[in-house]
Amino acid sequence: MVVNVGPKDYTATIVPVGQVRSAESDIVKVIKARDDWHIKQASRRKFEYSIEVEDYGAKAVMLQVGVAGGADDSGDKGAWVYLLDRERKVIKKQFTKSNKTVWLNARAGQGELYYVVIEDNDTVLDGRYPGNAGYLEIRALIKD
Ligand SMILES: [Ca+2]
Repeated sequence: MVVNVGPKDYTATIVPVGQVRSAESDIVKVIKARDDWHIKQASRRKFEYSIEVEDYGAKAVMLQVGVAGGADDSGDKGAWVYLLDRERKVIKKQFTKSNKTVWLNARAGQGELYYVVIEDNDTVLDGRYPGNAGYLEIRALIKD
């Protein structure tokens, strides 16, 4: 499926919320199949999303945060993606200039709260394609 959003073209795979098995027999739980993120106001240059990782009773859980659409036509041409813990300490960060999905992976505590922050401080907010926008997708890899 290709979705045309302004100057960007996305190829998006639609994954239903639920469980699938990965190649290594870990369980992949889709926490968020796909959601939009957007930065289009001067007063709100950070887009924030909270994640609660369930207690799966598993040996370990890997959180996988995928962000697509970071590429921009102005400023530094991209956006920052942060994964924060409950205390808002940065666990992972990555700058993306890609419209493809970039993945931030981190071991997660079960029953814990995390935040995904997408920040673009220099995207131009007027003109034909104002601001920056894309999709995010969040999974938990459950290791038994
Ligand atoms: Ca930018």
